Amino acid sequence: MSNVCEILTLADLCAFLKENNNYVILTHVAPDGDTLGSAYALKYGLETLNKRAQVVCCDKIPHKYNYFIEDSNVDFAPECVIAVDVADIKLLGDLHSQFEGKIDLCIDHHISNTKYAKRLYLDADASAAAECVFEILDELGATFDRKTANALYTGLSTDTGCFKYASVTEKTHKIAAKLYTIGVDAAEINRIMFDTKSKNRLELEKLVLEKAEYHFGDKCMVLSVTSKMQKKTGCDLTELEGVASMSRSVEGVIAGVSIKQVAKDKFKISMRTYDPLDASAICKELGGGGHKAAAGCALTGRLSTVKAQILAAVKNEMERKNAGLTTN
Ligand SMILES: [Mn+2]
Repeated sequence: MSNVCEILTLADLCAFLKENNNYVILTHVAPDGDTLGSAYALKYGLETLNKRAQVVCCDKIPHKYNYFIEDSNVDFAPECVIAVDVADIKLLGDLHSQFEGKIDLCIDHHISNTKYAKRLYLDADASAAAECVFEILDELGATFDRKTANALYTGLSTDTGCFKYASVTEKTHKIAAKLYTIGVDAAEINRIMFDTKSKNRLELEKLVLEKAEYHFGDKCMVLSVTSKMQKKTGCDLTELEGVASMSRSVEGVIAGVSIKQVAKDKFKISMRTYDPLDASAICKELGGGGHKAAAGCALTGRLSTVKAQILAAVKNEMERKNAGLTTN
């Protein structure tokens, strides 16, 4: 695509949002708390400014997010298309071809954003797209109700592992603090997002850990989720979020990889890294992208081939960063 992407300041963006009226807001494929929380908060906020907006996602929204989802007033013809937390147009999944070249605005926090939209508001220092959406709505003078606060808190907390990751800043906490003044149900959201898992998911984790592999002097952990494991435990793709993060709790691991089988010979890879490694550099080598500590990509082929490709990319990054690579 050779269309030019205009980079917007917060003021430009707010002027644009004031000018237009009927919005369709797109989330990424396999929607997570940030893309959904940001999209719905933006919808609710714009509605308080007498705009109309509807959220569209190519995948089924996991029911655990129901507490902030309300799809009322969606019966209108959209004029303006916004993508939130979508770093690459390919991440629109089945909506990709329908919206190719038609995204009027992208609001994002991924440094790897491919500038596919006509306009881009990018804050790569934001820990979550929800941080950007809060600032935008605040600047626009939108009214925040409890539902909006819950949506934004979900985005902030899920993209930061409940405010634990290196991406969290003073600003992240200040925004969270403002959400408390609006009456956010933080404790309940934390329980749903971080302390609750289905029995199926627990069974799946057991199978995944049994097959865990360690490489490069135990600095790299690989967790594979095969279709067989998904079938055996009854876990569908929406229940596989956060498998890569399981590696974070293992002492000495600086590269955690999850390989999820999505179809025969089709895999979705999530990468979590600690200093000095850069997950986005590893995934870029494999055709994907993301952040320094968390990134992803999609690969095709047999599981063993895919795994070998990933390990080669991890090895390259370890060598680049001189991360004490030992042969294993
Ligand atoms: Mn995000």
